Amino acid sequence: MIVQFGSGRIELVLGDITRQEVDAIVNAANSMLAVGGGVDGAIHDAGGPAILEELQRRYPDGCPTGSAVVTAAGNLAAQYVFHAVGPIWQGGGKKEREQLQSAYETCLALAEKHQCRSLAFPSISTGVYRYPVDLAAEVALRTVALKLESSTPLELVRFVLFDQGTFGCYARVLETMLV
Ligand code: AR6
Repeated sequence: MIVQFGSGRIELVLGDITRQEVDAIVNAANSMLAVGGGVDGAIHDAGGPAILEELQRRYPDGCPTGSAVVTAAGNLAAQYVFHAVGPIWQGGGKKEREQLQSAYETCLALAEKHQCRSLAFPSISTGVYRYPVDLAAEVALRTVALKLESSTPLELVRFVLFDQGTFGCYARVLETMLV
């Protein structure tokens, strides 16, 4: 599914983010920037040890929830990895929405800073961190669409969704944004 917003487009695909040929991919990291499971484990496995070495060297204090840091992408096809720390879902009353939006916004700002024209996101926080997928999709897609409608060098933002259920949720939310 592809939808144009301003001068850029949002694309939804079912797949593996480590295989994307885009300028930057986003990791769903933790605030210690320690290697975990899920998409984080997959990115470190495929990208090789240089990514963790750079994280430890440049960001010894980790990264706060709602923010993101950048490294090179090791063996991956992308040029950069943005390591974003989404919130752990605690029922919705602990500023999870603001933190998730801020994680996406930080990645979009990093993309602009590094002159990326294409960027791929996973569904941040909806795995181990248990953020409800329908609510997370709303935050993710609206935050990205707003950015694309402003003046930005970004031409493509691709959401790479790992399972059919997550893909379906994002597709339903994106459809509601067409009218
Ligand atoms: N490509 C795209 N999406 C993927 C991939 C992949 N290769 N692998 C998993 N996903 P999660 P979180 C999906 O748990 O909820 C880690 O341990 C997955 O199916 O990776 O933000 C970190 O170190 C789900 O839809 O991230 C943190 O401690 C989505 O990616 C913690 O998990 C996010 O699931 C972060 O938890």
